[in-house]
Amino acid sequence: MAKKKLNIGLIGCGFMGKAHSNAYLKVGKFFDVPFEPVMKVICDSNAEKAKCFGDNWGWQEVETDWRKMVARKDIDVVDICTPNNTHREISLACAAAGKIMAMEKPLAMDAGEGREMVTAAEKAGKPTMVWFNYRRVPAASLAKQIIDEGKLGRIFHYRAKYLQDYTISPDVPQGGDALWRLDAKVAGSGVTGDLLAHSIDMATWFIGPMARVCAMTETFIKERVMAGGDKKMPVTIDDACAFLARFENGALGTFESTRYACGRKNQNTFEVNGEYGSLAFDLETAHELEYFNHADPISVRGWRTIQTWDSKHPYMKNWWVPGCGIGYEHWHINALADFLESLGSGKKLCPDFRDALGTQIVCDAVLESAKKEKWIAVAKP
Ligand code: SOE
Repeated sequence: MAKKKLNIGLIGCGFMGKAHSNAYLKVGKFFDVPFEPVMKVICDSNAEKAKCFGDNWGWQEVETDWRKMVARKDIDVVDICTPNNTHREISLACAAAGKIMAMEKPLAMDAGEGREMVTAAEKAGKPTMVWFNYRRVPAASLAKQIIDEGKLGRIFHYRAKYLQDYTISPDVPQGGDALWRLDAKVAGSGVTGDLLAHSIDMATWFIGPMARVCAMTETFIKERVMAGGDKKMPVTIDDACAFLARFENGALGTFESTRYACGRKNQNTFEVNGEYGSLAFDLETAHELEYFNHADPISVRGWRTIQTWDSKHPYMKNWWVPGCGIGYEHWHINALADFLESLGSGKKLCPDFRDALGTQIVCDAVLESAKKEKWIAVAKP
């Protein structure tokens, strides 16, 4: 049966624009989703880039002015893949135009912007989603199921790391196409908003909201040249951040992130310790979930490695046979399949703008704590 079409307009032809375009292209091939996403309009202020990108990924039309695209009556969903300092303005225009929104993380530059965006989106009454794609790694979704089934019992500890090394050289410039994440005026913050936002999203999805945080940050390289020039300017992002958290349910959390961990490319880990057992995960071996069950007979008790590629594991019935894994591109496709499902069923999708605001509020509290060198209470989204 022909499916109802959903016209997509995507803004931004960078790394995330590519990951999302691929998801729109493939989701219907692997998932029986209730809508057929139509790749209607690709938008980027650079006309040549937009044209090449559009031709490569099969977008029907190209636009260079996002305002024109948002004003079009035939666009149902606007997917925002632009740098963080544009999220607020674009999303307010989308809300005013009554668009469904899919937003690349983090939601905004800070919680103040985030609140304004949530208010506008909720007033417009159209569904929203934020692409925290690591929730859609089968092993992470399985961890969520195990925690929700009560198999770990009361949660005592949550431990997360998100480590990279791509800014270790002082010669890496700040700003520009690929490196705007190093420019605080464009990104809002450094590793806190870019990487720890993923860890905070995952932690609060698993075990609930945080009550208080205490953080430290560091900027190791104080000056870098601006992209396209030779003038050195102060670096104002946090290169590294570590923080302690007290969760509302009494659990204790430790979080660490840096772009200066030589050899770590995208190591995103969590460990959860509860009264009946523990779970551990590392994105660099993403198909594995480590599970320790204290109720196992003592003679065989130990950490077991669950290889999450059986059809019974989350999302895997839509993919390959056991042993043939999935990766970064597929997690985005999984996320999009969930989004389309939620649009069909009308059930709230997590994370939406309000959930992502919760993460943004924690990021702000972390940065404030590091600045003031004291514990900060986490406000309600
Ligand atoms: C760059 O640091 C980056 O691409 C992040 O922006 C992503 O969110 C992360 O998942 C991988 O690294």
